[in-house]
Amino acid sequence: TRLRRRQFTQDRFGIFVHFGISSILEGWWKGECFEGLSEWIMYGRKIPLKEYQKLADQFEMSRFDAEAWVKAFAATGARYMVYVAKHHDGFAMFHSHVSDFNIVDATPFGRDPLKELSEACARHDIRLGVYYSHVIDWEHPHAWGPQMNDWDFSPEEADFDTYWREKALPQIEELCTQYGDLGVFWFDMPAGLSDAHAEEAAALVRRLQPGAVINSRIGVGNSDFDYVSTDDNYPSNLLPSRDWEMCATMNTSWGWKRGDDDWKSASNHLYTLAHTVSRNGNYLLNVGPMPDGSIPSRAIEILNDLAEYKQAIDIT
Ligand code: JFZ
Repeated sequence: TRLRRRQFTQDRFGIFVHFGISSILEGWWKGECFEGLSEWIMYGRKIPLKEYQKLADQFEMSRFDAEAWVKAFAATGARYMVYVAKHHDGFAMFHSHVSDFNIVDATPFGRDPLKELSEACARHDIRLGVYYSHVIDWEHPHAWGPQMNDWDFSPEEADFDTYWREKALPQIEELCTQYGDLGVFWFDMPAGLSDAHAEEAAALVRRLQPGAVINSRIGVGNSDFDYVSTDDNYPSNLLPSRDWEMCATMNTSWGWKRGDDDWKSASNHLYTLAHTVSRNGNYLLNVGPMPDGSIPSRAIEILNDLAEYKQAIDIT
């Protein structure tokens, strides 16, 4: 564990990728801009699951290019990436055999982007991490929690353990076995989860991916994790003796949102990276690809600007 942690803290800089069905909506529903984070639009607009599922038919990702993504990430000096394998909407952005609601079986794209990304990561010496929303899942009737899908399903009839055994644990296992070595298993939004459940998820990852670190958002209490995820976009003043990571957006939403034009500058990111590294933290900078699978031009410009400082990032 010590070695694993040391490796992770030496990585220092990573790229987060928020991409999924919600990206297709671009933060807009029925002609209106959703005021919240674009990846929360299903919840915010209470979009019926049946209608939301139909969006998958439009997910062609005609310009998706794993090699181009990872090449652009590696050029900045980033040493790991964290791919959103399942966000709160419950859609698996990888080939899952326990739920048809996944990118291979439910879309015209029909390929496994995570497989392609894992291969590109190996070519560019980028450690691969996966993000998995283990509690919130708006597709599953039994994913009980404070932010569950209560417009399609009834909280009274929800039995969290059914969701946990049918979907969450099996998908965590798929992610740990189908894509080679993982560097990070990134859990999110544990509100409502018992310590026993969190420990069970941690034990599964530890058994199948002994080289992966686990972030603190796996649980609400004293569950088994390797480093602290600080509040989003919040430069932490945690003690340098703790391993920690701050994740941040380039604009406001994590997922692609049309009109979300308040982009932070590249120098802002360089400053934050220096700040973070000086305090023993990692910086995880987010990219939100567009529905066709390409990276927004403004994000590409920022990545290119960061690449100009690769030598400085390399020595961090
Ligand atoms: C979560 C997600 O809900 C969000 O969509 C995104 O994926 C982000 C990376 O993580 O949002 C959070 C989770 C935790 C905090 C803030 C936003 N926090 O602890 O401050």
